[in-house]
Amino acid sequence: MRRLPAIGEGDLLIVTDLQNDFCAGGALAVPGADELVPVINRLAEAFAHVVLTQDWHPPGHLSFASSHPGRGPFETVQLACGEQILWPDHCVQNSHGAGFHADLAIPHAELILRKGYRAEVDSYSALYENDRCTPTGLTGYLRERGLRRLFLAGLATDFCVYYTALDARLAGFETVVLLDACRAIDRDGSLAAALAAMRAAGVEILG
Ligand code: VGL
Ligand code: ZN
Repeated sequence: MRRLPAIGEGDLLIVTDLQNDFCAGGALAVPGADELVPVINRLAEAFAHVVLTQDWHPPGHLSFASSHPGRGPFETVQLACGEQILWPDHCVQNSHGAGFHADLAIPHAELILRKGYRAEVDSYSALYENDRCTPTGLTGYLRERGLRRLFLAGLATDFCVYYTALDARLAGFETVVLLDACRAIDRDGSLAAALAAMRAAGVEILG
């Protein structure tokens, strides 16, 4: 990381969704995901506090295109809680694809936060589900632990990292996205839009 500031006790690294289904050969492979693993392993050594998130969907999750007859992956549908991009089946609970990349090595990670486990609601953000009103509990965890500045790495820059960053700002956390330690899905300009929205929300983007 080119310009990582001094890291202290109030700082947390959130490693987002470094799971087999988002890596090479996975159901929703993000370009360049595998090369992140050594980068993030090394990065994590600088942090006393690390949280891992794990996308963790039940079979038949509403975000899966296969749950919408006649629809295909990457189409958009209107759900009760807003627009939903339909994804290939991915990160199904207890499947190999839902497991962390075999080379991810962060033994001091303090918490593994699973998300997206409600069949009817997707959850990109680590703080709130996509209905925007169901908390995951992470905000309370961070406040109780005195963690005030969040550094974000992982997958995908323009979905889960992006939503986590915006929610973190809304909750009042200083938020830094470590861009070299993230990779994007980048469909229909989603990466550029996410970067612009994060900057507008006061998220610091470090290359
Ligand atoms: C993600 C799409 C669906 C992500 C998770 O980790 O960014 N993207 N589920
Ligand atoms: Zn998902």
